[in-house]
Amino acid sequence: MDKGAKIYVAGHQGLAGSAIVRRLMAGGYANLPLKTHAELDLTRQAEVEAFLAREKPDYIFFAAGLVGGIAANQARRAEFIRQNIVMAANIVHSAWLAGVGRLLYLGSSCIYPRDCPQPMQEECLLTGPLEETNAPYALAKIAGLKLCESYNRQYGVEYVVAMPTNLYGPGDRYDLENCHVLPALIRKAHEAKVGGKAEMTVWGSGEPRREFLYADDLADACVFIMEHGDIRGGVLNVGSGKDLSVRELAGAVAAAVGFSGRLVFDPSRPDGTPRKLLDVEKLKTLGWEARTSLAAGLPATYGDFLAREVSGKGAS
Ligand code: GFB
Repeated sequence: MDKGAKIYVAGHQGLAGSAIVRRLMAGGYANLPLKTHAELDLTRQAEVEAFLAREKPDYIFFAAGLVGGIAANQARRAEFIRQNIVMAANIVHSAWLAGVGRLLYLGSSCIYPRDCPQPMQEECLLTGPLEETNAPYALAKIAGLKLCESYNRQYGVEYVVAMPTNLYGPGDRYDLENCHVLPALIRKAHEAKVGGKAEMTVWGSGEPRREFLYADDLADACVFIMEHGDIRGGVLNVGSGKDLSVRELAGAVAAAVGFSGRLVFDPSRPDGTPRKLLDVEKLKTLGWEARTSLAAGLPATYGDFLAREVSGKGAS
């Protein structure tokens, strides 16, 4: 990518999108026409089409979406499927109309079948039934991926799909009913510590295994993929290559936060997929690997939580 290239990051206020903007700016890319949700509603076709026709970006990073943890995915099924399908259709189609040749679409590891052999290879896509708790979101993401694939084949564009594993890092959301497990555990451990509590509650059995990728590592991978002109299409997993159980994660978060009480498991809450670990060999062979360990990423994320959610600096 030329340093002067015009690059549109859709969803730049989210966890992934904000990290992509940080990474682009650090890499000397400054021509970024950003729009907040209030300025541009990505679920409105006419608005998206007019915006992209006017700006004609050279590249698009598609990090927009309605996302959330297991409870939000279960409770807001209609919103998750509709908004994510509509955003994908609007952005991909308007990008093509505006002559955008290269776009990177963010998928999600939850779109692989629930009982996929581990670690999950890209070829596993659509080989079995989905996990029920997040099937609407997963289907919307699969539709987005298939849009990219179809536009590539019919129109000769290069719309690449990066498939990130569970993300965490600065700029995450911490509202307990909507957020993902890692930020939820940070809030719970912090509140238990400052409240002098003897225990904190962890949903489910603690047995499911998850892989976590620091958002800035994902951003680095996205820019790497976009800069690689020879990566023309298809799907690329982006993960850390390591997983751990929710029980182990809760222990690691408690240690990073400084909470030394007991972990209590709440079996009335769902476990979701038993295991989600991506096979990251394909991207490794191309020359990219995650750098940030959980041991380094957790304290940095807790620091961001303290700054934004506790001190209130920049809290949203
Ligand atoms: O991150 P999470 O909400 O979603 O939950 P998924 C992961 C696991 O952590 C589940 C357990 O087994 C939860 O039961 N868990 C333990 C908790 N304590 C908590 C807690 O306090 N809050 C939350 N949220 N979980 C999501 C998908 O699946 O992953 C999305 O629903 C998306 O579609 C996202 O793909 C990356 O990892 O199960």
